[in-house]
Amino acid sequence: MSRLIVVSNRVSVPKARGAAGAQGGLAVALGSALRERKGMWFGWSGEEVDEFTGHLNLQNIDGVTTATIDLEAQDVEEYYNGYANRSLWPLFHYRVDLAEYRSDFGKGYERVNERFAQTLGPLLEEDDLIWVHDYHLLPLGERLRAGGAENKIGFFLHIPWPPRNLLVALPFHERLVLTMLQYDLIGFQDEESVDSFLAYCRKELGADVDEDTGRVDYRGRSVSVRSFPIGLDYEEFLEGGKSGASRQAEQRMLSSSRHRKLIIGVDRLDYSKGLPEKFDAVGRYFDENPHRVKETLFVQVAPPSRQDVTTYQQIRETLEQKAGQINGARSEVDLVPIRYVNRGYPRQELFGFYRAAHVGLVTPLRDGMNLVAKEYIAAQDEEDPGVLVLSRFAGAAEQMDDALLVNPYSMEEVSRAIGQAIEMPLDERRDRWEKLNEVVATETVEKWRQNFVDALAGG
Ligand code: ADQ
Repeated sequence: MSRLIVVSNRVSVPKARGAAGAQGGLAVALGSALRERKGMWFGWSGEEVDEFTGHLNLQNIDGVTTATIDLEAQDVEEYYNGYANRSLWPLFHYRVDLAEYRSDFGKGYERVNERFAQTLGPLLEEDDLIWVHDYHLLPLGERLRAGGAENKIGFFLHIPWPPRNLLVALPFHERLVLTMLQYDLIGFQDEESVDSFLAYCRKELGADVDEDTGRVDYRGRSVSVRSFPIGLDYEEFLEGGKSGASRQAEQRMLSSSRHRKLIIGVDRLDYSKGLPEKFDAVGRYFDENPHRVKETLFVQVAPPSRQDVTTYQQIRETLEQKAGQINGARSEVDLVPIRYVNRGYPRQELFGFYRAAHVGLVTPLRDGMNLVAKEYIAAQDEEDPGVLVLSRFAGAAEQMDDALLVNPYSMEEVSRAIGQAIEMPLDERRDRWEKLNEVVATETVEKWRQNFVDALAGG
């Protein structure tokens, strides 16, 4: 069996299943694939050095080799904070207004991709399968090919691929997409992204595109383009839900909400997650249902992220203001309708919070998939499940149309859906939950990585 080489911006050292420590499903799934195939995980260490040396930090943890490199401060500023998070992230989440294009960002991005390729290239063996992840490394496959790699190379994008009309706002968009045609397999989260990518290739590049099979032929190269919706490590997540930490978190939430109907939101603090719009919709629900204020509690958990980028600092202030305004107008000495918590929690505790909540409110303005929606469903009590209100603009909506799907830009619609969720009869809640849980339990992260690796190996 050929080795699997996973490449991503950051490397999350995978522990064996069940080992202590907060591990995302992705790290666990990739970890088990790497263990099986005696593979290696390559990426940036997260450390900054004065001068790039290409020195490899090699570790072997539970049969998985991780190889990381340190980057220069300028690399981090231009490649990571710059091109990845200030140019590509906003544009790919349809925020053309927030995207910044600077030539130093673009140069830094190309330089770091080249540095990745130059350090990784010599480690490759002839029949290694290479799996590159996410928007930080779009051109890596092409850089590896330029260094002589003839391996099968696949790429998976965790965020949405934007429509052609938006992508063309990116300077040198053509050059970027052309580098991607050096992959053998390109995976997206949903069909919408696949369609957008194929339309771009056909209309902007004049490539030969077969919409039915997702094959793109261009100047002698042939690339397969498909959707591979990511899922949860379902068993592991449920197992965590049986822990003391999880039970205590649920009890804490239930007793502190004192029989009020709990609405929960859990999102990284990011403008793509639609948090100000969500707060406005909750405020509107309270305005339209004043008698419900005393019976309802909205808890939003949102840990800060990417604080080196200004737009991320601004959103934090906006939310503090909004939460203050909504609470200021409606609080009593013993009652505060919104609790806004600016920190993350271990997954086991999140499980308890989800389970205590009558409504899961997941309303990103755009999202590649959104695993919180799936975690909320997985955590419910099958006898008395809560209701998921989900943005139609999350990749998850393609698979989860038994949720109450909403347009997150419409306060009216979200407010109405909150009301419908809170009042939904038990039969309907069970019926919807069963269908949703079926999807979440079967379309797991294990299946996702297996499908991708099989397609790469066999294609
Ligand atoms: P993210 O944008 O980070 O990921 P998401 O999928 O919602 O978005 O969350 C990933 C994980 O972070 C979840 O397991 C969640 O529990 C955790 N998380 C979120 N908020 C948290 C909090 N307050 N405390 C602790 N943990 C929290 C990107 C894409 C997504 C895509 C994933 C995976 O943007 O669209 O689903 O990658 O491909």
